Amino acid sequence: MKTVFSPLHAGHADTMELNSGEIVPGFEKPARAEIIKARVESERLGPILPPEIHDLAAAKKVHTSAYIDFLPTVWPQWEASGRGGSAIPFTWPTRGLRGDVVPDNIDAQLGFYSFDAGAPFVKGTWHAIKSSYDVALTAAALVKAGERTAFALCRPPGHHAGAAFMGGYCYINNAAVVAQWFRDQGAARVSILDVDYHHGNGTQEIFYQRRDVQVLNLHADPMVEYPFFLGHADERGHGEGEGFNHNYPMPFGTAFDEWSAALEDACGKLVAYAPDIVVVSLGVDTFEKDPISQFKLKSPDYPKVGARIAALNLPTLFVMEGGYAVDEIGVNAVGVLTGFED
Ligand code: SP5
Ligand code: ZN
Repeated sequence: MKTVFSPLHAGHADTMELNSGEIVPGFEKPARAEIIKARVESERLGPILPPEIHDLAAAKKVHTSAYIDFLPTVWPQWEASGRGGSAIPFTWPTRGLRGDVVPDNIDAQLGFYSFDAGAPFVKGTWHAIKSSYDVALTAAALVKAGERTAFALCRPPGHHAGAAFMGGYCYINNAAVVAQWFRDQGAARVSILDVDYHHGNGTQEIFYQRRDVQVLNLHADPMVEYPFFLGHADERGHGEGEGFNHNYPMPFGTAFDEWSAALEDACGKLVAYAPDIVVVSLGVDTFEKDPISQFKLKSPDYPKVGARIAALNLPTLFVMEGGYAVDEIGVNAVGVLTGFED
């Protein structure tokens, strides 16, 4: 399996986040991608390719133009306002207050285009976002060209980013971008299988009213876990999209037996949908030692996940999402991929 990777992710570094009442170093840090890359090499998964550079047209098919145009302006605006550190929003438009005017002020713009304070910007953030997008599209092109599978080693991740909002370490929704790109390349139907611990609220929002992209999401119950306000089992799509969104919320403490039963159900729905391509939003924050998560998957479980996805026997693009147990992130993420290939 070929991997696509860009070193430009590393400029998105030394971020801060608010966690349990304290400002702490960001969990979504450069070592994540470097350790996965090192594991791809040591496991001899296959060649590691640099991304081709793309324009932003594919991003603007799933995000609003205004949102995508905003992202590269954040750091320059922040610097122009005389500040360092991380550019992080602190105020948001809210139900009952006017929300249709985009203010000139950078703090207000950050709030306007986000749902939480979890998508900080530093100097290299935009270039990392852009490289992650290029990585995803380059890996997608490999599958389009006939490879059975490819691994987009994206960083930052994407599944919390919606049509016009960032959050949860995510800016451009890489999985959504490539799903749309496959449609535009002639795929009739695409399935997105999101196995990250957190609900892919951005992905769900983007495709909620569509039937040409099926979205299957396995995640911690939003009654008790971030991102909280979406991801319930009764969210099944709307209008044309009704019946094409499937959520599998699971309680804290879920281990592989119960988790894999949900995966099995999702695979059944996927097979019934008969997509041309599967895009896997690959988060490994379901791991028992993940520092911000509450599931109990173990390292030997990940190859089984890959093997189950391989048994779908469909062209499959893996897009990296979350996973914060840095010491084991390489073993776990690449474990899915070697399990797919075995
Ligand atoms: C892509 C992805 O996995 N994004 C995850 C973003 C999670 N952000 C908020 C997590 C809040 C976790 N609070 C846990 C408290 C543990 N001390
Ligand atoms: Zn996650």
